[in-house]
Amino acid sequence: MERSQHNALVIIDVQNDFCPGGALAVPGGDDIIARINMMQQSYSRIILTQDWHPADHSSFASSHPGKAAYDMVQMPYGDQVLWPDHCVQGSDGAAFHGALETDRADLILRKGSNRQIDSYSAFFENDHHTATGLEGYLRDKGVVSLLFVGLATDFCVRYSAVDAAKLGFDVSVDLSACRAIDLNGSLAEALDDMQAHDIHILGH
Ligand code: VGL
Ligand code: ZN
Repeated sequence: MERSQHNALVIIDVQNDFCPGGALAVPGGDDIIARINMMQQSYSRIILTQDWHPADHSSFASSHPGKAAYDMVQMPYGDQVLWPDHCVQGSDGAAFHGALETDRADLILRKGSNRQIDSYSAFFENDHHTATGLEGYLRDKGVVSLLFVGLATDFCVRYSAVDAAKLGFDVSVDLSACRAIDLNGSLAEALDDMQAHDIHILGH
């Protein structure tokens, strides 16, 4: 069933900086890689995303004098958590984790390159308006059903899955192949938000 061209596996941000030892390490971030590699064997359409920021990105605390990592600020597009510098374009931290199988991916989508706007979702930047092009790609390929896995459950996985559901795709998230940052209740909020958008939550 998964092998159908109508289904795609979307693997979010399995990059060195989100794994133990990285700049924005997600607890257990590398524990999910073997499972994700196994899941890839049952999909014929696989998309990898990569958080890909310029060195002076506005989501970095270092770009806001007087602010610290994990502080919240107001951006023209709404609330923004300030992060440690991470996934800088071309850096080792931005590379996919070495254990992740990447050879079978059809598309590698990079996001967060616009200095002014963060992009948690693989579909829209955080202004919820500027498209990444992923929707068009999936529609052109006839994909209707998406399974999301990867990092982090409560940020990039959450916003990608919710945007996909809003766009009318049939969406599942497999929590056994995701790990969360869990900042001030963000994991519970993410699970509520995904459920409210009729996303199938698997693997918990
Ligand atoms: C992410 C925070 C900042 C993610 C990316 O991949 O979930 N989180 N940039
Ligand atoms: Zn980022």
